Amino acid sequence: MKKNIDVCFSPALFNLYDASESIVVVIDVLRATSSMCVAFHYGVKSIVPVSTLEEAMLYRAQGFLVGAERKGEMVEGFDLGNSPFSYMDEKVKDRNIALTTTNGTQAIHAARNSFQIAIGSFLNLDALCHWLQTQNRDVILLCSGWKNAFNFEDTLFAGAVVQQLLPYFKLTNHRDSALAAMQLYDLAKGNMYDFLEKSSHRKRLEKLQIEDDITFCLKPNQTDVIPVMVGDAIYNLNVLQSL
Ligand code: 3SL
Repeated sequence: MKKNIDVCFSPALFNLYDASESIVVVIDVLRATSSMCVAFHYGVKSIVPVSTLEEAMLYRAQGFLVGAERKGEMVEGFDLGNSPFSYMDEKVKDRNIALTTTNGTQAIHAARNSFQIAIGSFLNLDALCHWLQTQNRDVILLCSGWKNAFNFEDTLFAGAVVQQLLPYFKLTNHRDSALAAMQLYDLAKGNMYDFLEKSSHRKRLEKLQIEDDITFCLKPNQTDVIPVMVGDAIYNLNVLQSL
């Protein structure tokens, strides 16, 4: 029997969904979950998502690298920010990282009681979809949004996943969100960068002159990593399976 696929537009709506038996894919295209995919592609061992700067810093004493973003910028005193390019570095290989960001790491916390958490971005789109297809589990695509509000870029990714998986899954009684995400993705997919022209996070990141991050994060299929949460940390599933 086909399993369900659904979309949740914001962590604030997540309590409307029963995720106890579902895989929840946390999505923060700009930029937390994209950067996580890059980090694992470059050999990071684990990422512990934490809520506050203080919590992240506590991990330094245990030998972790610490990463933090606030208002789109790397926080002073931390080793890493939230740009995917900052993770394309030998220095992250085999390291554990404690990371806090405005929305992405908070959405991961919101999904804590689900059956399993996976990390999605355009960068690992096909690999993630192939894996979800083999799991025989309901799937909820959780958009991180911006401070609990809807955003376009996470919704577009959710739409891309629904479009790819719909032949193998069925929609639920929350179906309107999945259908809306898919319709938005259909409108945008020819040129997602242009489609996002007036969106709030594109504007926010442009003010910081990091357009390159936006164009990179919108590129599908740059990696086959599937980050999944085990306990308090996120790992690269491909590495876990090879142990
Ligand atoms: O909100 C987040 O988690 C970040 O991805 C936001 S930013 O792109 O780093 O500004």
